[in-house]
Order: sequence, then C-alpha cells, then structure tokens
Amino acid sequence: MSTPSYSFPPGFRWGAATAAYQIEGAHNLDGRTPSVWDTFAKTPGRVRTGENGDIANDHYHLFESDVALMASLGIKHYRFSISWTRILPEGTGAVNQRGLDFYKRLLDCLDKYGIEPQVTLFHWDSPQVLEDRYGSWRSRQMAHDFAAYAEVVVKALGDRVKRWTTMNEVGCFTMLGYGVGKPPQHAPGTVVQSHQDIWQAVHHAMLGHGLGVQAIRAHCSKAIVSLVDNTEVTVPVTESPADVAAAQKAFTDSWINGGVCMPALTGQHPELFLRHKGADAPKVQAGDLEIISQPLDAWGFNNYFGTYVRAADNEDGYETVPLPGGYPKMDLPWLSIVPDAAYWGLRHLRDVAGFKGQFFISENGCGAADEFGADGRINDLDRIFYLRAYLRQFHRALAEGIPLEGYFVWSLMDNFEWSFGYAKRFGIIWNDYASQKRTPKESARWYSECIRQNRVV
Ligand code: PNW
Repeated sequence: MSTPSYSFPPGFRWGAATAAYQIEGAHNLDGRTPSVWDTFAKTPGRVRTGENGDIANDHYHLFESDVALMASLGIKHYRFSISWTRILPEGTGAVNQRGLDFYKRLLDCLDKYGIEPQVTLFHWDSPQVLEDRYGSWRSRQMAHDFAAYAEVVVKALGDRVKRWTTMNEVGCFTMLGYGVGKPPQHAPGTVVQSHQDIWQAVHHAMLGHGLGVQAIRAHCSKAIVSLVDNTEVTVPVTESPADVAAAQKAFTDSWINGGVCMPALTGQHPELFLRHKGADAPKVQAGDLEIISQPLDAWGFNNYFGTYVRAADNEDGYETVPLPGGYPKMDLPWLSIVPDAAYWGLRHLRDVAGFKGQFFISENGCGAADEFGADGRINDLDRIFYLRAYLRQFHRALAEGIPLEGYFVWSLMDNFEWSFGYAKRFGIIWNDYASQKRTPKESARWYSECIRQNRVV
C-alpha cells in the first residue's frame, strides 16, 4: 500500500502556541510588575476595543485544565513564553521566586501529560521600568539586560526545558512598536525621530538575541536554541527561473529580513539592505555581527502571509506586486491567504539565508469570524481551509528535502490579540471570556485528526 498523501515523518512534532501576555492574566499577582503592553493597553485609544491583558484567559490559574484539554486533542508540544516581569519585577536584579514557581508548576503539569515545552524567553512584554529608565530597545543596555534575564530563567528551568527560543518576531516589537511621524500600533508605542532609530532598536534586539543564545548555552548544555521570526516571504508570481531569482533577491531586503534573519544567519547585513536604507541603517560596533550570528540549532518560522514578487527591468531586478482588491483574506486587515509563502519561506531561509539546521513552524494560523452554529458548534471551516492549505505547502518543502521537524498552530485558544483586543480570534479552542469556558472548535477536531494520522487530513 502506498503512503497516504501529505504524511509527515515519524516523530514530527505537532504542537500549539501561546504567549504570556495574551493568555496569563494575573497581571499584578505574586510580584509581577507592568510590562510595556500593560501600560500601552491601558492608554486610551491604543487597543481598538479598549481591552487589556489583566485577566485575559486567566491561564495563570487555569493552566491545569488547559494542559489537560491540549493533551486530550493529542497535542504533544507546547510553545509558550515567559513573562520577564514575573521573574525580574525590577527588570534587572532581584529574582522573584514566585514568578519562577508558576513556570515550574506549568512545566511539571506538561510533564505529567507527556507534553514537551518549547519556551520563548521574550514575546514582547518587556519591563515598563526599563522603558522608563532608558527607552528599552532603543538602548544598547537592553541587550545586556535581556541576556541577564535569560540567564536567570535558564539557570532555574534548564533542567526541565531543552528547547529554547530567545525572542519572538523582532520585527513586530521594533518596527510596529516605534513610529516615525505617527504613533505605532504596538507597545511601547513611542514616536521616534527617524527610521534610523527604529533600525537601531532592531540591531539592539538582535544583539540581545545573540547574547541570549550565549547565556542559554552557558547554563543548559542540552539546549536546542532558536530564534523565532516572522520572516517576510517573497513569493515568485511564477516559478520561472527569472521570477524565482527575483524573489530570492527581494527576500534579502523585504521588510525586516535585512536586519533580522539575514544578519542572524549570515553574519552580515545584505548589500541590498545597506543600499536601500542608506543613512537609516543601524550603527554596528566591532564584534556585534559575530554575536548576532551565533550558530543556532533551529529556526522558528512564523508564517501568516506573503508578498508576491516578479522579475523587473529596474536597478534591483525585481518588483513587488500589490494584491488586487478582491484577493482572499481571513478576518484581519493584514491576513491575506498566501499558502505558497509557507513553502517559499522555508526555501529562501535555506537557499538564500543559508540555514543548515532544523526548521520548525513556530506559528501558523488565522483569525476567523467564528460563531456558534445552530448545532451549538463552532464550524470554523474557513480556518480548516486556511490551515490545510498552508500545511500542504509546508509539506511540499519537506518533500523537497528541507528539514522541517515540527509545527505549532497559532493558537491553542482565542486570546488577547494585541491592538485588536479580544475581538479577533485565532484559537482552535474558543474562549468565553465571561465564564472562561473553553470549547474546542471544529478546527481542533480536524487538527487532532492530523496529529493522529501524522499527515494533513
Ligand atoms: C504574531 N502583522 O504577531 C504573534 O507572534 C502573535 O503573538 C500574534 O497573536 C499572532 O501573530 C497573530 O497576530 C503578528 O501585522 C502580528 O503582519 C502582526 C503581524 C504579524 C504577526
């Protein structure tokens, strides 16, 4: 009998992902202090719905039933993040044991259910106190303070955790956190003078990543270390050699790639990035790029959409092709459905950025306009359609020899969707925020079956 289509190799790691500020709640409990997201969300006008993460999914108290529910779906890998201000309420210095104890309880619970943790040290919730002290990522000091925080966490939890990620989506907490001329959409929400300020913040974050990798390796010898990045994917309009070459070239300076994945994986800022950014390029000190390009064991690729590119007769040799008005989208303004980005992202990371280690999909998912049907169920067929289409493209990459070893759906459950508040739902599990009752959607049942058959069903 032939292998059923879209089968993944034995041991493929099927998982689900979340992040601390989006689900934990318990914002002022057991010594936690405000992060920039607490402050930002409580500033009128910043979150469209006026909501914040004070309570969120109250996962701080409900983690046991959440883990049990995850296990009941067959999910064997859980990606979550640690809240910096639970561990170091002053941002630096004194360690808060009660904060560490929460994550020990969570890790013990995961262990009890046979679920392996994939831990992100930083998913955007930096200490407000460091923003007040020196402007957080706008200062080089932040890179050192992040590494010191990483050391504290890894020393305390390194016996329980093997798979570590330094940071989530450097592009989002820098490019979307600082704005030129107008307030940006993400925390800290600061208006800065120039784009150089923003690229400098990106550079400080990347330095923090590199120093963080060193801290993890120093205190956890078995660590599998990664960066999680929403690498911007350039999809060739056709697979002609000319369009593919155009997409490959464009990849090196698409959105944040020139400041994030390219320096992390090649130890250099690409020529195209330096030429395009000119005076806005980051100022780099001797030795920085060596730190930023520490060898990584794994690369976490977050993928939601992509940008179409074709060959063009201009100085760069390519042009991006804007999406037509009627292009299909999910339930967020930026969430165009571009499944081919799943394949091309991995291919560019291997062929253009030259990454030779293991890949995992650290996030893939969508917001959908979910509702309870007359049958009392959430028949989110649109989410199933989206996830199935992307998974088939991830599978294509694997079939062409790209070492993809895991997939984490975003998200385990509906949660605080940043500047969209709770209005946008990304979960495969519905959350009713009034009662904190969790209800698996049809996509959860579908995902569970993918896991059971170890293939895209
Ligand atoms: C990611 N964009 O954020 C984050 O890692 C998650 O915390 C988040 O909930 C999820 O994706 C869904 O948004 C992104 O504007 C935020 O392109 C914005 C964008 C992409 C990713």
